[in-house]
Amino acid sequence: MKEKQELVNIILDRFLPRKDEYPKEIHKALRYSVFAGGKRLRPYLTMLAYGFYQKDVEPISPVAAAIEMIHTFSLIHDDLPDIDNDEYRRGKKSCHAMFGEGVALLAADSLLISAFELITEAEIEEKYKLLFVRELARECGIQGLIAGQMVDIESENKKIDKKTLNYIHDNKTGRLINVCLRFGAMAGGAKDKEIAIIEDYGKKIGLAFQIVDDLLDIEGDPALMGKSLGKDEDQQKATYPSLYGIEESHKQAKELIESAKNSIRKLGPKTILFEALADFILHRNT
Ligand code: GRG
Repeated sequence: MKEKQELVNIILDRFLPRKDEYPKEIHKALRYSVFAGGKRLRPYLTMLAYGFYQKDVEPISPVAAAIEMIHTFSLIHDDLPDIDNDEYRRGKKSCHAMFGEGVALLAADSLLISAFELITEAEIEEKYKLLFVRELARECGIQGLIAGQMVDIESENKKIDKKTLNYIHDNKTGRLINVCLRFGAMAGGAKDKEIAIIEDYGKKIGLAFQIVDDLLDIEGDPALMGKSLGKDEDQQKATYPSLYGIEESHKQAKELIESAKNSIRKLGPKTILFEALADFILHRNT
């Protein structure tokens, strides 16, 4: 995992403007957030799926890094006062708390836009670049991530049903996780049947990831998490624990991870890294 994270860091460092480049403040802000110590889970997933089919993961690394840029963009926006209003992220002041809202907005916007440029620089077949740009726009757009976040905002202080909660989790978190795996598998040369297996695994780990996220907001260690906890309850957010209770949420996350591992084993005997990743998602403490 470390090697792959390092490769993503190198790509991002090379691609993003230097922090002393004019106009300095925006480059400083976006580098601040991109290199704030995220787990790099999403790029890891892309490389994991690609690496299942190809020895050298370098060709897909710009695509993996681009998805991390979009993820970082979404976190900067998520922390803004009018969305989740978080002063801390990854153990540091959040982007707007450090640089002001205007700069944070622009830094996030530039990460979102430049991510698409970075995809076009990957040394993979042209047809995949076009496909990835289109699919990523669709998955993150008004019928994907943004829609999930919108319903999340609308649901604050309201009693919502399980279907709505799953809609939020699937769109806000699950889809980007699944995109990472799908892009890696496709560019790596997976057959349609294999992509379907990987997507089934992705859907399950994606939901488990968000359930664990909900649980960490209640039971996590603030020092490890590097952000303020208990916010979901303060903001009356719709979460798994608020709808199902803590114990049942743990049970469901565990079942999803077991089921994800069973799904991915259909790819054959060499799925140990996928299985380890699924376990990591269940047991993570950050
Ligand atoms: C158009 C992409 C796009 C987004 C706009 C603001 C917004 C709409 C969406 C926010 C989505 C969001 C914050 C989802 C939560 C997902 C989640 C659990 C993030 C935490 O991911 P980790 O734990 O973070 O991988 P690190 O810090 O490790 O990178």
